[in-house]
Amino acid sequence: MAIPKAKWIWFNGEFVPWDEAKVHVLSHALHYGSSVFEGIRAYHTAQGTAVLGLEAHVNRLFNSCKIISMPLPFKRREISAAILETVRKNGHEACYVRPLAFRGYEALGVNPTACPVEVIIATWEWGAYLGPEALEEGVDVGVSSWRRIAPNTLPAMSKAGGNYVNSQLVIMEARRHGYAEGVVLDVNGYVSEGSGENIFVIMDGTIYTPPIGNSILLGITRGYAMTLAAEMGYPVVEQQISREQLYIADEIFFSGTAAEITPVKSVDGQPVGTGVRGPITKALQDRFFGILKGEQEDTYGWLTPMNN
Ligand code: PPE
Repeated sequence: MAIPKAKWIWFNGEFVPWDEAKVHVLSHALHYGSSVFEGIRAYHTAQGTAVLGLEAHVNRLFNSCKIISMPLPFKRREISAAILETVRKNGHEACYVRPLAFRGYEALGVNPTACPVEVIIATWEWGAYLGPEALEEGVDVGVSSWRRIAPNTLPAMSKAGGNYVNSQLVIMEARRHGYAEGVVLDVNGYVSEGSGENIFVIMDGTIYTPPIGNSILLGITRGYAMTLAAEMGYPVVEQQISREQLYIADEIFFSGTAAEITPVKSVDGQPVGTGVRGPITKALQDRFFGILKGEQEDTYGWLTPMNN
């Protein structure tokens, strides 16, 4: 699906019209994957438009850059302000926000240090990531034949463009096999995550999710799901998960900014539990979306309203 165009893209501190936000073909990032990005959502709440997890996402952007030694030419508060300004200027009620930092055009050759670091912020309206029915009905997934990037090869904790070649292989294989998404195992064969989501596995009322050591991206939605689960009294355990646990789990769900909280209804053709969205997943979704619609109290201060 083509991205629905918005009016403006923030480009190195200035707003340029969507169709004019261009780079040179010899930009370093195009050749070597030297970029870092974020994905943020703004929601239409009862109190107006509000950005979810602004500070957490901006902090992760800076951490991702630090990990790959890509110094950003802006301060955190400048990026945060620019995100709010881009959402406002494009007049969205709700949208997805894509900040991207990349090594631009100057020198070529693997060493990026001579290339300028450029930053853009784009916004567009993006519906349910894994399809319109996915949030209620759940999705069919398959375990990927690709492994997640191994420790000390590429830095999984950095949301770096180059890492997403691995994710692309995973999602393309999954779609070829008729699945909505792939589940990737880490280099040791333990469950890591989806191509663009973290994963949770529920067994006997306990909620398990892989720890950082299993090569995951430290998802911000993952943190929200853990907080809400604890609030609702479910034990939450960060622990290595074996492949076969996926086949005998009562419930499985994905978390991510784009995917939000999406139930998984089958793995490798085996139904998860009874093959429909489970009760704990639904309870977490209800609380999560209740906050994001402004219908329930934003107890943890996750939302930044635009109208103040
Ligand atoms: N793991 C990966 C590999 C990942 O890309 C994401 C986000 C997550 C976990 C969940 O992280 P968080 O959004 O902080 O809860 N994936 C982003 C990109 C999706 C895309 O197709 O592009 C997203 O959800 O915005």
